[in-house]
Amino acid sequence: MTPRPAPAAQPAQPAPVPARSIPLTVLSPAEAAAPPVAAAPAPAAGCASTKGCGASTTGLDPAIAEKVANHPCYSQDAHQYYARMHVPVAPGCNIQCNYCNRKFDCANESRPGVTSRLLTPEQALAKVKRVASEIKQMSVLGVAGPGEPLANAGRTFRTMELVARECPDIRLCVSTNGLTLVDHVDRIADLGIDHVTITINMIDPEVGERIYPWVAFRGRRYTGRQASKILSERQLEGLAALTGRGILCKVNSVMIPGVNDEHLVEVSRTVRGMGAFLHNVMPLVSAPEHGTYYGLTGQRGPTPQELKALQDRCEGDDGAEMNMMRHCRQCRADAVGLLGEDRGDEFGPETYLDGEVTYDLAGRQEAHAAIERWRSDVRATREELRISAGAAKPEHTVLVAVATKGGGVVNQHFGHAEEFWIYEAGEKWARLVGTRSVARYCEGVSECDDGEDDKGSVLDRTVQLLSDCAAVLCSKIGNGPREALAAAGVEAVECYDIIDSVVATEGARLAARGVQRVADDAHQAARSACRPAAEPAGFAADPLAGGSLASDDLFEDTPDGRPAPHPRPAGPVAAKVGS
Ligand code: CLF
Ligand code: SF4
Repeated sequence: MTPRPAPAAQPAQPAPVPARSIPLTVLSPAEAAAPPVAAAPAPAAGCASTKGCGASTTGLDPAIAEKVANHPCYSQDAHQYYARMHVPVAPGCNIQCNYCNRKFDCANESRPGVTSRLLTPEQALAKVKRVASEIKQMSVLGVAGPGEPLANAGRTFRTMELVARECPDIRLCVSTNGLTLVDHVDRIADLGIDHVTITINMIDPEVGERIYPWVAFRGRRYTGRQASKILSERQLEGLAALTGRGILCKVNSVMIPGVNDEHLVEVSRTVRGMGAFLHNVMPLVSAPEHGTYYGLTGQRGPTPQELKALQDRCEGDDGAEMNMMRHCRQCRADAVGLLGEDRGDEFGPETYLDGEVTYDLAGRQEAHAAIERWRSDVRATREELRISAGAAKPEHTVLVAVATKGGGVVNQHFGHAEEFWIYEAGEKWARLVGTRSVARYCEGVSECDDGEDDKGSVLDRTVQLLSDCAAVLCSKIGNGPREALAAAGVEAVECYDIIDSVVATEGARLAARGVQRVADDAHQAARSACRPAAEPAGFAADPLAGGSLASDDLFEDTPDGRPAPHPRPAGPVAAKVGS
């Protein structure tokens, strides 16, 4: 058990972010700390990004902008406000992936480890109506397992048909391995399913044969390279057919280090050329207890840093220049709620199978309208501050972790967070580049410091996971976690503000400070290298050389003139300045 850091004296509180940047609709921390209220078809949303995460509708064809505006997976901005639900109606599969154990959900869309209760289409409809009436910001219904939706086409399409008829404001979404996709394009279009995800892990069968042991196609089972060749050809054919019909397509890829990681930029380039809207590179989830081939043979998944580097390559000028999704949570096939939360337990069969459920369309429309008013305020603030997430990335950036319950606001205690949103940030620039799950550190209402020894190991793991970040932004943090983060070179900043605004402000401050320290270190090193063995008399009087004015003292003040709240070691800060 790693001991927790000794409690320290309460440090000075960080300067608050100016309250003027909080829109009037953000009335109090308590209100925004509540789950975001609900939803409606949205106008153009998002920041000024020109690509990435589906985060912006700026510059998009209006028809596409309308489709992504309230889809939590296709729009990073929308995922802060809108929820999705999956109904597990599809049990069987027609291929085998080496990262899948059929006892669990389809790993193409879900992390393995939990089974789903299978529903009939009629049961699924009842559940959708119940959930949609309770969680009004639920805007999308997806079928994503527990097997392959199109290997269970009758059940999948019957479900979609029922929901389209009775819940007209819900968007329909399907996730498929693509093997039989091309056979179902007309049905998908007729049903108004306007979002389809295809999992494409390779376009080279040589890579594919290390991922797929077999494929069942037209009554025959294929193995080896031939299996992957058939799968790949069918996937690309399906993608082309869908995009030709104007159906929005996202491609998911599982990043498997040493197997397809080097290949995925080419996949990204190919699917972009065929009209895919978004590429979601997800990390392999692999552990022996999952009983998968990869789990049992020790195939590791990527680190968060490796994942981000690959996503950056796919997005970059020298890569595929593809829109990348960075906020995927690898949901279960029966997931309910905002991405990153699972409210499935609240909707057991007793809540939707006993008696008729009335669909509250008017209540949903009202709630969606409220969300859009809120989003409009947030957008106005972002525009007023000229914060971008687009191509004009500043030269120097840092990673900043955020604790949030959604609603576009930093509004969660450090100790209550079960995930952190990771932003890359710099001068007037902020972009979500990933999310990282952690164990909740504090079960109490407000105190993050009190607790048993096992909190220490939870905290250690969280600190380790965030150690490449320059700061953590949260609504509150105790002394213990603050000191542990500081020891790892991560500054804790308490604030309550619109995420993009505070991330950009703090990111600019920390990047500038890191750059200054790098320059200072280089200056010191150069002087040391040039310094003669015997210093000339009077050298120590030079304030830059003698240590009487240390670099921390010189550069502690931030660009906006307020003091940085906590001194920190120069090394890690400097190392965290990106480019
Ligand atoms: Fe579900 Fe998938 Fe539709 Fe979203 S999930 S079927 S596109 S509604 Fe989203 Fe979940 Fe990631 Fe999937 S976060 S696993 S990308
Ligand atoms: Fe498993 Fe999904 Fe692959 Fe089928 S497509 S083997 S259900 S991960």
